[in-house]
Amino acid sequence: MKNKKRVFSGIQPSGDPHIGNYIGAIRNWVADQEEYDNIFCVVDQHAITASYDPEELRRNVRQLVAVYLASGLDPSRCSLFVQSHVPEHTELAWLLMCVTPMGWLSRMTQFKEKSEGKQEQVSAGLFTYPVLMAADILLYQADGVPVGDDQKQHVELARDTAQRFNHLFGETFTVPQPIIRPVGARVMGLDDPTRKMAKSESGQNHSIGLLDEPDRIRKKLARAVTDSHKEIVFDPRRPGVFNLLTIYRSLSGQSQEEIEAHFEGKGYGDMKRELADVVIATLEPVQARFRELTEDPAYIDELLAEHAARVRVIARATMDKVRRVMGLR
Ligand code: ATP
Ligand code: LTN
Repeated sequence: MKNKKRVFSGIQPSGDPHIGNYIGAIRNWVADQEEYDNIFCVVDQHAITASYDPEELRRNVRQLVAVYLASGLDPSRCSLFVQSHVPEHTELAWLLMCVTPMGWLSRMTQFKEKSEGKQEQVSAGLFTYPVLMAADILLYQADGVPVGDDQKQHVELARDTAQRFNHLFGETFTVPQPIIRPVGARVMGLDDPTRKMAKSESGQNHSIGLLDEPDRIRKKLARAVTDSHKEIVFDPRRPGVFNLLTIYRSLSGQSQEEIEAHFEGKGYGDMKRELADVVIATLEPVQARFRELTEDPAYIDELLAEHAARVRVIARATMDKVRRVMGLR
């Protein structure tokens, strides 16, 4: 089928993937894979912008590819590859850096948060990271970028960059749109529901890993921060309960009204137990498939090599054009 819109997205192999990554990103990629021409990447060069261990990075890359597949991304309908296997990403990033104003990057809230109090020490890569992300997207002329809410500003920067480039050098890039679901686009930490659930947060009870054992999931949810109220309703002013109910809503597919009616008269303990059931039932098939995939590392290696070669054809065509219009050839 031709004429499908193309989507591109990626996750950093910076730690164990969690249900925020699943609800905000992966699950939506899976749900829409028939509708789009799909390219999904493990963005390893983004994961080196903060301090890291090379051996762990290698492991995390393979783990994340297996999670993509185990979650239901179908390699016959999606290209799945690792960013550093296609060297055009960093080449385009440099060229785009030369057309991106410093002011745009200075306004990125993620950089401000991650560099808070240590501006002198963080890497220049952390600052220019959104340009590499713009390169990822523009290299493939993607129409849409399905992400969680925290990435909206970065996708908008990619849009602005494409427009600026096209204005300076002539029509070269497709201008991409963020694709963000209204529910579950920002899953919050279980230990602190005012902070986004993130791989890089270290707290024991912060996140639910996609590969966490059922027992662990129950324990973490039992300890999740709530409040001293009683009613189980969707009230954003009560962030703990709101977050747990949002996870329930995203994974059960039930409506807000159905959920509130269901929990009427019940306590937080019941709600947390039922939420654990839903989370465990969602993750069980993903984990089973993950275990199968890790038994055959050669399969993943071959798939990655084949898909990188396939997407590289698109990347090369874009770079030919970019070099030409920029006077580099
Ligand atoms: P890190 O802590 O290393 O920044 P992260 O857990 O925030 O990692 P990313 O690799 O930055 O995850 O994000 C991958 C995808 O998952 C993005 O589309 C992002 O928007 C989405 N995502 C990440 N965290 C959440 C969350 N808490 N809720 C919803 N979506 C999320
Ligand atoms: N910055 C993103 C990961 C990312 C990405 C991309 C997402 C890197 N390149 C291109 C979508 C499209 C993040 O989630 N931290």
